[in-house]
Amino acid sequence: MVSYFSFFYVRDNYNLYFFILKEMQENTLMTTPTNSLETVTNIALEERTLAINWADGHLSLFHYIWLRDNCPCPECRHPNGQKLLETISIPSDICPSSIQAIEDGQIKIVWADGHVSHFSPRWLRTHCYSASERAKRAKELPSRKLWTAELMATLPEASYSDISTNDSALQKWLTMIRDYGFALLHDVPTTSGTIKQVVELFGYIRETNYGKIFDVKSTANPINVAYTDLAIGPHTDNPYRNPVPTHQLLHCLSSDAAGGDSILVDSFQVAELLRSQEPNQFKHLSTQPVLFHFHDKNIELMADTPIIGLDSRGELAAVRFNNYTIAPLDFEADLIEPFYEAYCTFGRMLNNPDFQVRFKLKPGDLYIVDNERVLHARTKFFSASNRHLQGCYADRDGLYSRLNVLNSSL
Ligand code: NM2
Ligand code: OGA
Ligand code: ZN
Ligand code: ZN
Repeated sequence: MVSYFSFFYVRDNYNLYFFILKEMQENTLMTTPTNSLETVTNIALEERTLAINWADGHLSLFHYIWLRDNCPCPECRHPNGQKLLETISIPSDICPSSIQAIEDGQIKIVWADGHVSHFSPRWLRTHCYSASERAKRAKELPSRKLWTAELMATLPEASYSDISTNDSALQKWLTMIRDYGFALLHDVPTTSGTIKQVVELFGYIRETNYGKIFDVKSTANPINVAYTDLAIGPHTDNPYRNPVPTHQLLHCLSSDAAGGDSILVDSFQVAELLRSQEPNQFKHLSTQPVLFHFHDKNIELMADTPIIGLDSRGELAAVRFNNYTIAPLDFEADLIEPFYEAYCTFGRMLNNPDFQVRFKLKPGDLYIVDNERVLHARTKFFSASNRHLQGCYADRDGLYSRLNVLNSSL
């Protein structure tokens, strides 16, 4: 039952007058008290903010410019959810002329120019940007799980027949990729091109100069060391490209001889250790841009970037490590030796089996890595063997979107 109440505030020259009608009772300002997080007990107009007290004791302050900018009315927001209101049109000193709670539990704000906004308490509470609410939301965010060789005991893996027929199995597999930065997939049909069907479960192939799908096997006159039978140390693919493809998949079509084992390493785990053990070396790798370079007959790709990319909070964001395509260092002479020291410390750690998981792809196996976090490597094999992988690139946007949709629908 919605009980009738109303209250009315008038703002006049920054002096606030509160006219609270008799019907209104304390603690029941907002009707249908579904829970204390959504029940408003008091509203006050401060100089720059609307202050809302909630039944659980929390106080929210919403700046008037923020409230006006987020007006949900059809004039300000298209039914598709996109904002129509031009933020630059809002006067910086905007303030309400009155606030009113109406029957349906919405908070009604009448602005000085006469525009009217209605906000639901629930929406306001879920968007409250107080320090404590933001900290609470940050805690609920998925957290990446850094790993070492111990993960060998419980490799993140799934079966193609499950994830292609069952959304909750797909959701679990995509969650593993997000949290561990990689996952295996078994029982993928070994028909050429099936990797495309795998990508279509969650996103889009990123086509590059290597094609939509590329064949990784030992060939004559290889344009890339990947197309030889040589061992390849831990690396991320395509650091010479900007933007870097953020996922890589490799699918084993055939492999009947010894060798060609796969090795993966969590560069974020290693980088955090480097940060705590050798902060100075970490600094070189996270601040000094280096050039990566790849060329072929008709291709000339280059990009410069620090090996360890940090976000604006100093958190690890992207590692690019590829000793096959790093260009000759070209920076201040005094920095050359300290840089090599840092590069080799990091490189030795990445090659330490204590940090690596290792397995051999069988025909029908596939792995996907987050190509800005988990480095991949392979051991030597014999070109006479029939080892044949198919690979492709994809990007995080598609995968995370698919996961978000699954998370909100399952
Ligand atoms: N291939 C497999 O990034 C690299 O150059 C590694 C990439 C040739 C597409 C190999
Ligand atoms: C690659 C690569 C590893 C392998 O193609 O980028 O690193 O196991 N291949 O062949
Ligand atoms: Zn509006
Ligand atoms: Zn590679």
